[in-house]
Amino acid sequence: MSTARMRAVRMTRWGGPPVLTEVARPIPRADEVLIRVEAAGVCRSDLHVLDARPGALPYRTPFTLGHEVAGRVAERGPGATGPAVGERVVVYGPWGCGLCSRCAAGAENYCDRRADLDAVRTGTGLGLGRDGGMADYLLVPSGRLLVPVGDLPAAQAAPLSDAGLTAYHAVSGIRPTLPVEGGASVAVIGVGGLGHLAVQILRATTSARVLAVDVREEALALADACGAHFGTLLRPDTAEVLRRRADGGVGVDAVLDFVGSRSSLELAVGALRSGGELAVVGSGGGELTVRKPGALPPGVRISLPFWGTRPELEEVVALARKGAVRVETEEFALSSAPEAIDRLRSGRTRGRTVLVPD
Ligand code: FEH
Ligand code: ZN
Ligand code: ZN
Repeated sequence: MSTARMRAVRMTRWGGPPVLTEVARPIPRADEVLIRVEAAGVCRSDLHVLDARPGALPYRTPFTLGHEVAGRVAERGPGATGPAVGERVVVYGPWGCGLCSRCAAGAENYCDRRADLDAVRTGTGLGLGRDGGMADYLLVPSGRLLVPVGDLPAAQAAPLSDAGLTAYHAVSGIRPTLPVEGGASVAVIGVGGLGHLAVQILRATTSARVLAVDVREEALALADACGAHFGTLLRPDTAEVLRRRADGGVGVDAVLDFVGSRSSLELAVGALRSGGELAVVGSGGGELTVRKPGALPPGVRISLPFWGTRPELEEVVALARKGAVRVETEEFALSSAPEAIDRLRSGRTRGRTVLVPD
């Protein structure tokens, strides 16, 4: 066991506050890789974990939070593969079994053995039942989970592993829907930590007109800066406004809903054209009734994308490295992590909240 110590922001008990404490710095064995953390993003899912009732999540406390991490390879176990010591990397977060056909394809976000992993409480991934990266160091089970980032600043790289990857996966899912002859329109509902990246990814990888909706003027300003063609505050007639903004006024081809509330889902359904696609990314807990006959436009496809694949993480990192994607961030020192988490909770943050070691 290592005698060296390190700081970590930990989930010590269900329903308790995040605690900044000291733990033993891990030593990598076998295939494991030790990362010197240079940036760790804070996600709304961290709030869901902190607020979860005992037994609601298949995780065992205590564990270190933080599932959006970038850093430098500090040490490798004797059997480790992948990036060498000293290389700067971002960590692919959904840690699957590594053996099923989904994991073999790099889609550990859809690991077929997730239930088995949950049963033995090994968690969804780093910071989600396994020790995460809101710490000075992070132990990663395998080099397969690391993507090199070159000279991309850590505070830009870390959010790509969760906010960026989730937005990229959602866009990848609806991209086949978009008419190849062009003229497509995509609505982005919620231009926050994920939505502002989706606007940039849509502009970088499709020819679609991007229509942004939010309840805050500053979010629409961010959408505009990210390349949205149109932005509107949420109003009672917003669905009709979006329909008219689409070519021919027939409705939008796809909606990316980063809110997932009852009102955002109703807005999405009201704006979609027949045969359109709705990706529900936000965990707002809203419900839609899927029934025939029913209120949904004919031919509509609905998806519930979760995080993303490792190849997609490589693709979104490549977009960022060529300047096509830039993360709006607000940085906090690791030592002020509890304050940063409170600010996210109260909605007093702009873009993605990122902790950096102080
Ligand atoms: C992680 C774990 C569980 C639910 C949702 C999430 C997302 O933050 C991952 O992008
Ligand atoms: Zn997350
Ligand atoms: Zn698997």
